[in-house]
Amino acid sequence: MPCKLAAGNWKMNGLRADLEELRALIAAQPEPDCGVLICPPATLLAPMAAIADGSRLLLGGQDCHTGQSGAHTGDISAAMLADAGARHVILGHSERRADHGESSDLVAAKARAAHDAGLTAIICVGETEAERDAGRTLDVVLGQLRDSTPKAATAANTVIAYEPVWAIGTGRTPTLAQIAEVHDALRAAVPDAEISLLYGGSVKPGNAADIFALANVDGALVGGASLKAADFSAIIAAL
Ligand code: G2H
Repeated sequence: MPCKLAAGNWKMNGLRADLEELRALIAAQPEPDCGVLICPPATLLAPMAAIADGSRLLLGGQDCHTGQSGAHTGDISAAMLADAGARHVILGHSERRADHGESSDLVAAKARAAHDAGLTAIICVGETEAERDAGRTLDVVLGQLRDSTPKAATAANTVIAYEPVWAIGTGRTPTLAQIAEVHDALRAAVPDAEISLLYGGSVKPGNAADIFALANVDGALVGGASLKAADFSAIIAAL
């Protein structure tokens, strides 16, 4: 299995004053044994790249367009993210699926664009609470995986993040058995068995070690707890 990955998703948070948190994170983790990634809002990518220069910290975007350039006001391409210093891009987060009506087919097209630009696509999948209550978790998650992931995806260009929608930003987390059930099913279904599988949804310093200990969990996609260097450093230490 590849090195574990702690990926911070800053979502629509972060002003230049918050770059101090990145400096503190780098200072706290001079030589992480595993991968550490921050996905800030696009406005902070270039200044973060300048700060992270010479460190092992990786940077990523939170979304990209399917095209590389053109008349798409307000959008950002994978090539632009790469040009600003990104190595990864989060795609198909449930907040984008819900807020912007993104379908799995669109997510797959974005993933192909990311691959063409040399970015690793972090493709998010996850069930709603209603879908879990209806016993449809594996159907939903595996269906999203199938339809959102390019057939040619490999461990070199793709990461899958399982994020149950009902656990995102709520402080509620699935049981370890529930996480293991979904991750075991994802491992059996990914087009390349070496693809890293992240768990996301209310990961915190207090629950990270138990989640990372699961056999098919290769790291985490962390939202709120990635905004403060102290919290994210504690999660990285649990990898
Ligand atoms: C899930 C996660 C990061 P949080 O969206 O992608 O956010 O850790 O705040 O639940």
